[in-house]
Amino acid sequence: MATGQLFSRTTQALFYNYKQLPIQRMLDFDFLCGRETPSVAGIINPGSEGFQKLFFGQEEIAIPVHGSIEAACAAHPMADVFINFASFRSAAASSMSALKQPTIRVVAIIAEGVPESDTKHLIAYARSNNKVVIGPATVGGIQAGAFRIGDTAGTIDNIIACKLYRPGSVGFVSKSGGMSNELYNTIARVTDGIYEGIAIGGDVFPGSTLSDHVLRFNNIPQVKMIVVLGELGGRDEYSLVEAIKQGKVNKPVVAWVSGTCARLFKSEVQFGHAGAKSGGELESAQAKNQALKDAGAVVPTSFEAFEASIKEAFDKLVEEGKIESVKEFTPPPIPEDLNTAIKSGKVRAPTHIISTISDDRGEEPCYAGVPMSSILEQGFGVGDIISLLWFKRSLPRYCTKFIEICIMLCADHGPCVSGAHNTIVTARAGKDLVSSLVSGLLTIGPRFGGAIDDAARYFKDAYDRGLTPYEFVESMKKKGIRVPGIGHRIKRGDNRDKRVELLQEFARTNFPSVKYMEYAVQVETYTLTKANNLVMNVDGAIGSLFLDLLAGSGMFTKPEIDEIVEIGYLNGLFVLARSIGLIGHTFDQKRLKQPLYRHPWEDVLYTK
Ligand code: Q5B
Repeated sequence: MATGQLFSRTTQALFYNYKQLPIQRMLDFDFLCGRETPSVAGIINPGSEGFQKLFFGQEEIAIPVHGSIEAACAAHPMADVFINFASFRSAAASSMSALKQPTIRVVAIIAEGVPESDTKHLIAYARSNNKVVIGPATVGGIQAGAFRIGDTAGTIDNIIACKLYRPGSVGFVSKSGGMSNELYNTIARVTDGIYEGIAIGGDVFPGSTLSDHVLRFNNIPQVKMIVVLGELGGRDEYSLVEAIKQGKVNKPVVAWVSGTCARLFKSEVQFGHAGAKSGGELESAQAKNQALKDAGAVVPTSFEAFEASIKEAFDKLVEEGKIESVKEFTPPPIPEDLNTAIKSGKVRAPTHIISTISDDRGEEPCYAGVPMSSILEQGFGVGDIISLLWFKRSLPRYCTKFIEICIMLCADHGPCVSGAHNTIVTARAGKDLVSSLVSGLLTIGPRFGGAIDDAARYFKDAYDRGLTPYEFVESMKKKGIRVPGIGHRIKRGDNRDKRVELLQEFARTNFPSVKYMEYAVQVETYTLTKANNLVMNVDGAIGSLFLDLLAGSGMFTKPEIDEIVEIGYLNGLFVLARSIGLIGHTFDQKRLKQPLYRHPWEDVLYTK
């Protein structure tokens, strides 16, 4: 790795594997630094394309999403950093693809656990093609005031506290990402801050080494001193020792190798990183610290003394007049996300939806406050679920049984009725289940199946006002309105609708009162004197009986009954029930592989 600067204020990256938070953190850092362009040019999310909305300051921006690395590189030829958030399983393959792209110069691999043999291939390819790999097992790196990889340096508050929004004079490299955060703080306290910080990652074979970055920092004029935090295990620090000894590093180096405590353990110790294990004497923190010291690096006596050593080295540079004063500025505040602000109680926001019937936020979903487990334990049926979700209360068993009977009796009425016909024609036109279902449901209305609410409204009004059946029917006739719930295309006075009889029978046996139903029967008796097809139909039976259920169950107040009738709950029973049949008709047609339906010419009257 011979180059100096890896990043600048105009560097743009391609981000592999969509992860909203680290990308947003990069963009927040950009905004904090006053970058004009977002540091993420594109996102690669294998198999999907489009745009992802993210914030750049207060503005929302749309970042292009590409399905492949090749497509992303072709679309963003200026983006030369590849930030790889792939899992350890696919990190190596995607990193190699990225390294093979002529536009990509730097690849940062975040995943831990990438097989060492794969990493070695990546290292070999990167070195022979003059490219840089940071990681694997790294948080990444940061060039203060210019470019941040993913989550490097943590929260915005920490970045501000560490003055990473503007460049200082210190080049910093460590193995550990977590400890780099610690050192960003330390360095900010005792120097003018970080110029660039890199965490090379804790693997045995890092894509780039401590000395690679130290040598690079040595070539960057703005870097005046270098801080190195190594760790026990491996021999990486010795290449730095050699570089210093050979005079390849002419800037002050303050270094510490952590892990001196390993000697306190009787057996070999493995610390958090794959590479951080106490091996032979040469790999011990003590030996490496000593070698660095002997080579000419400033090495403190302990980690606690590290800060003082960094300060001392920096103060010396200041005394020598080698440090130019940093241009301080106050970074703009990053607008807080609404969710975060709400959680912390700083703001309140109006909700856009109000819901009172169900709640899925707890351990188990609840219907009208009743948890799923309790619904099962109590042996609830569909009628109970309807009573909870539609009426927001548990109705007595005879009521829920009545609801279930309505659903069972109205589930289907053969292929010739309006709804089934539409569904059959739609299914035969090759449409899907939902299309076939809704085309049938859309026929439900004042003539077909959707007269239950109106039946309830008119019967209630007439009964409550004390109209005789004669007065009621004749007043409807005067208004030119057909009595809802009365009349059928095939049922007659001498061929009653069995469903109506069954419903009435159940109600007479189980309901405390059937006054509305009896009134509807009287209406039917009168309409039958007019025409034999003016029987009470299933809509009329359900409409009148539901009035009895509402009034007689003692579960509803009068205003509640008025509201239910006014809003019109009851057609819902037919819609729900008939959906069962319409779905059945759809499957039936598909199963029978029926061809496109065409209505026969002979069945149409062509006339002028
Ligand atoms: N007349 C149902 O009519 C139908 C009258 C009436 C006063 C009435 C008609 C109607 C009200 C709406 C209603 C639900 C359109 C029906 C259902 C589900 C289903 C369906 C299935 C299933 C039938 C002949 C003469 C005319 C009319 C007069 C008719 N109805 N007068 N009040 N209600 N009912 N819908 O046979 O003097 O000759 O001009 O609109 O309750 O949808 O199985 O098919 O489960 O799927 O076409 O059961 O009754 O009779 O229109 O030729 O009228 O009777 O004014 O008098 P029709 P029309 P006039 S259950």
